[in-house]
Amino acid sequence: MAPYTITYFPVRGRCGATRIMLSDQGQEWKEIVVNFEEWMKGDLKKTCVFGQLPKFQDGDLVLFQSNAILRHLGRRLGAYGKNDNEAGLIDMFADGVEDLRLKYMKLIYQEYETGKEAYIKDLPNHLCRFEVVLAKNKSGFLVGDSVSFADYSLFEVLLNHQVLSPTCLDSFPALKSFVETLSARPKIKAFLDSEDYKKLPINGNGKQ
Ligand code: 6SG
Repeated sequence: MAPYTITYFPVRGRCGATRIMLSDQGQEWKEIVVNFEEWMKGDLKKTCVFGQLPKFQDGDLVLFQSNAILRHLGRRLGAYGKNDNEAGLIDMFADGVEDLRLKYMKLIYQEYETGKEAYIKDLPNHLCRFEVVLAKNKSGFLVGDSVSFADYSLFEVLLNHQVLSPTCLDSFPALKSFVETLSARPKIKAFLDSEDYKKLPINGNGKQ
């Protein structure tokens, strides 16, 4: 029986990276899908620490906040660096990815029609930060020589950006190769090819 349960809306959204991480790490998990009508009743919301989803259960442990979930899995599954210094760098990059994710979500949920062009124009200024890091670290990962939760988070945000702007990685060879390499990892490939993944929209408002 899978120890993990994800409770979330029928979107990839803030669970995209968690699901990719669990898949790549060979884990099984249960999904509890909460639709709009159900959520609007308010009963579940009242039980959520911050009034929001995702909710993640690992046995008796109940977590909210998508990045806390990723960090927990990083510790649990050995994807949080091999020492404290690596963990510090992984945190730094995960927070950098979160900054980009927040900008992306602001575009998607608040200013898609008016802001998309300017967002895509400015995007290289954010992507170049990660390009520099990946070009330097020959392992192909953000930190050290093995995959961390920050890699899954970056990977997922880059997949979303390739949908927003299919050519956005063209001038970033290290990012392009990072996406290709992670996409080709057998368990990630199987997950990305699955109906479970493909059937879910990226975002809750249908914009992408
Ligand atoms: C929305 O923001 O999916 N949680 C969201 N929205 C519902 O009542 N910092 C934390 C974290 O990292 C942010 C959590 C996040 O975990 S995610 C949430 O709980 C609320 O606040 C984006 C997403 N949206 C899907 C959705 C929201 C509005 C329309 C579609 C679900 C269906 C209808 C209402 C809620 Fe819906």
